[in-house]
Amino acid sequence: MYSVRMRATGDNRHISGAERLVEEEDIETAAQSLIRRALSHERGKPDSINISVEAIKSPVKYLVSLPVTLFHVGNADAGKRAAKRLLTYLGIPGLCIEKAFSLLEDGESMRGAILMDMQGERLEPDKQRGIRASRMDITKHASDELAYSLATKRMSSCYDHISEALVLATKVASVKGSVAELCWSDDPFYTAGYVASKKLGYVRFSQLKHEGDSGGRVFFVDDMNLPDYIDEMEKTAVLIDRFKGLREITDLDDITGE
Ligand code: PML
Repeated sequence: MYSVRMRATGDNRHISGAERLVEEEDIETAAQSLIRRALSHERGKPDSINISVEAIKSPVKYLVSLPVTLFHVGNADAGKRAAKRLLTYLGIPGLCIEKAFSLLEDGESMRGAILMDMQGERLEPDKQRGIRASRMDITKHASDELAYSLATKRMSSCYDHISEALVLATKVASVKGSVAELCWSDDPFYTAGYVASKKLGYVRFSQLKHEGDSGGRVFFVDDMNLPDYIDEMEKTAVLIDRFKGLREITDLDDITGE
């Protein structure tokens, strides 16, 4: 199996990145679709596109996706309140939650994620780069199931964002030490976001930011060995081969059981 990765930059800033895990005969098709994607990104035309192809030597980890829960909110402020409530329920201290929201809101966004411990300390060795979950994909079968579920909710237009975010969130949740992840997109017009955890799955808020705001990711961690954590996040290949399902809730208590 091979990891095919794309990174597009313009004016020395990150525009887009994506990746696939494929067999040798599919490398060319994957590279072609990643290039097409880099050229059509809403954050602008890149002046540099990097494609890397790398053989995966260690065993691939097969995972079932996190279950997806859709929670519709009327606006970004309601989304943020609900996401904070969920993070609190997951045991993240209030100080960490506030700090994480401020970092993402203040445009501290970067290509990788912020890593935060339960004292609110940032653990990324390089704060510009962040931590990048990498070498992951979803099988055609699982992705068809996700696409079908989204179509039943008339959400097919969100497929690309959700599929990639779900793959990443599933990998993150599977790594020892991950407690929760907070993410909203840094694409200017994509305002949805999520809180993901092994405990509650992928909980998606229809709005977590205002149009034009910055975005990014925070991984909340506890009780882990930093080099091992980063190594697994960046190097272990993960393939999602089953979609765990999707449901919609109208009250956050439906998921927390409070
Ligand atoms: C991104 O694409 O930059 C992150 C997307 C986060 C939300 C995905 C969704 O559930 O719609």
